[in-house]
Amino acid sequence: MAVERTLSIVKPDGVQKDLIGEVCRRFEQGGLHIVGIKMLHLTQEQAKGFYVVHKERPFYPDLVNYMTSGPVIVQVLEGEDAIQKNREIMGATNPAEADPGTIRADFAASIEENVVHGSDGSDTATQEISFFFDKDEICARTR
Ligand code: IDP
Ligand code: MG
Repeated sequence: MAVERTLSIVKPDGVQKDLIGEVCRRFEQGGLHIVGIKMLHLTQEQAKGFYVVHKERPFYPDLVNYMTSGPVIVQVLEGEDAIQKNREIMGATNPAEADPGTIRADFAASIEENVVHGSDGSDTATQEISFFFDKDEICARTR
C-alpha cells in the first residue's frame, strides 16, 4: 500500500439531505484525511466535461442534469490506499448492490442519485483532482 490522493464529490442529493458531515465523518473514521475541500454549483459544461467518459451512455443527459441540480462538495482525500478505500466506504454504484454500512447502501435513493462520487483508479484520481483543484488549494498535512 502507498499513500494516495483521490477525488470525492458529495453530489447534489447528498448536500440536499444534509449528509456532508456524515460523509466526511465516514472518510475520517476510515483513515482518509481531507486535504482540499470546497462547495461548487457545477455548470452544464463542467458536469459534461467531468463525466465525458460516459458521454455515449443513455443516462448521460440525465446525469449532467442531476449533477447540476444543486451544489456539490468536492474534496481531495489522502491516505493509505485512498482510492480503493474511498470506493469501499462509498459502496457499489447501484445501492441495491452496495454492501451494508456503505454510504450508498445507507443513503442512496437510486443508481443515479447515489450521494457520492469517487475516483476509480490512479490515473483518473490525478486527472479528476486537477479538474477541480489548483495545487495551492490542496494543503499537505503538517500535523
Ligand atoms: P461510479 O460513480 O460508481 O463510479 P459510474 O459507472 O462511473 O459509477 O457512473 C457514474 C455515475 O453515473 C453514477 O455514480 C450514477 O450517478 C450514474 N449512473 C451510472 N449508471 C447509471 C444507470 O444505469 N442509470 C442512471 N444513472 C447511472
Ligand atoms: Mg465512475
